[in-house]
Amino acid sequence: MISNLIKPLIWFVAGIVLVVVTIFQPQQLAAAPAPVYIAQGNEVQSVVNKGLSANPAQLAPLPYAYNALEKAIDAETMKIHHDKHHKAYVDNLNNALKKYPQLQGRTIEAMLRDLNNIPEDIRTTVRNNGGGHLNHTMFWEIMSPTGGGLPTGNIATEINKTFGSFENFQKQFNTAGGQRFGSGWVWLVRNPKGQLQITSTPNQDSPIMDGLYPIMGNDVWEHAYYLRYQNRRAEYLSNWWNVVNWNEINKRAQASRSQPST
Ligand code: MN3
Repeated sequence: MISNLIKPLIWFVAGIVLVVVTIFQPQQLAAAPAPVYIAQGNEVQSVVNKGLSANPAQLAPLPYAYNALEKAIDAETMKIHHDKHHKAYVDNLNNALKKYPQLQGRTIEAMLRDLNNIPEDIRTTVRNNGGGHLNHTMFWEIMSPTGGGLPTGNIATEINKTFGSFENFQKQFNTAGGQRFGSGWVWLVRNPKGQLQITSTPNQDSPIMDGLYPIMGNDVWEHAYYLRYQNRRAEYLSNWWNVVNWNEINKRAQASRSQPST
């Protein structure tokens, strides 16, 4: 008698469960919370006291003529590098962000420091092109037709203290740039302990992705030197010091001292 009642009861309960699952599962999926993108902590700043805008990202004109850096880089390379390569990074980034207007209010730095919270379908694009935009914006600023010579100001003192001498620093920087296999950058960064160090990144990765503040960096992609130097990257690295803008690098070094110690 009891077992006769249990069988239909089981079917009845199973039916209810099936109906509930069928009705509620799609709603639960639809109601999954939308990802929220919030900048974490203080932002590392690319330009003194100001992050680089992505609202939209903009290609600033070169702060000098294409042929102004002939001591190290020819005019044709400068023109293609700025007007084509850098422009492509800016355009690609803006195109990717069109789909996610909530991200456009964030700085490039904030996005690069928090890549895991960038939607997966544009994460690599943001990494490569946001990084490319940030790196090149710095690159044009830390070179000058009146640059070169020995470092000045506080960075000179810090370089001597950290590396023993400017010559040692140059040697280590050039070696790291020469050893970067394929495309990438060589950097002088400040680490979270406040110390200077030389690093290298592949592709367009920025040191800020590793919590390091980029004080100065040289682009060792072939597009940066191939027309004049062909395979002679070491010669490019060596000549590049003739256009290094120590005034701007001192400003960046100063800004890096107040970075969050995270
Ligand atoms: Mn480049």
